[in-house]
Amino acid sequence: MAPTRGTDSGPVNQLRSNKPGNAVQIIGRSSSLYTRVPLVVAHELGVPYELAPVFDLTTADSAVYGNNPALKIPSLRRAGSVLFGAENVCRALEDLSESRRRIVWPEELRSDLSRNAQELVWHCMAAQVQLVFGTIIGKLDNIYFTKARAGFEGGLRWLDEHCKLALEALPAERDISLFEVTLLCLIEHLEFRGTLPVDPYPSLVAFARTYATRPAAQQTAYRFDPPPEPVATEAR
Ligand SMILES: N[C@@H](CCC(=O)N[C@@H](CS)C(=O)NCC(=O)O)C(=O)O
Repeated sequence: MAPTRGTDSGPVNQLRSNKPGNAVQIIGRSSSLYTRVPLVVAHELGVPYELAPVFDLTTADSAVYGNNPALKIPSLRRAGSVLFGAENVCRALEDLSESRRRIVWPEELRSDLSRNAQELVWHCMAAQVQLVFGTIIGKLDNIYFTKARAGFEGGLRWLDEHCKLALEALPAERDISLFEVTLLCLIEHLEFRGTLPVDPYPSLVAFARTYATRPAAQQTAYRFDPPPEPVATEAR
């Protein structure tokens, strides 16, 4: 379903009723790896939300990040409160949801292999942000990023070798799992930003290609939010 313009700050997803005031606000970006995780979950659960885009990630003004003192996205604003971080936002969306869809959370992963897999997805997500912010935005290249890239590639190699088993180990009675959603968002972000080639990781690519066919994935495909229109000034 095509997003419509929000009241003041961005697109509104209209999965359920879209009465004014009904949608929560997700502060983030359509191009952001961590933001996409709760966006996918919101679509899967049918929770209406309004995206409040953060256009400039270089600013150090916490107000721009919904008053997150860590200067990070995403956050969730609802009922006068702000909640920081992708996983927190996903859990709050489940609380808000009227759907009975079953989400598998990380605490349900029982084996070392499953727990390692989730840990390495989180690690690779953080490494991706480090590389995008440091090397693409900051135009830096030094031992800090060389080591980050090596650990990132090591994590991806491990995930490529073990993702089949990690996916098989997920409880069969589920609609989604945070593991699958975070893995999809990670692999597609590599391709979107071009930080590392994905060809060396055929199992991860195969998973992402399949998971990307879900409507919730297609409705949240990465893109850069169009900057706000400049306010027209009257000629004197
Ligand atoms: N711990 C946070 C990490 C979020 C994060 O790193 N977000 C990235 C965008 S995908 C960000 O805010 N980058 C800006 C920066 O690192 O300064 C979470 O789980 O949501």
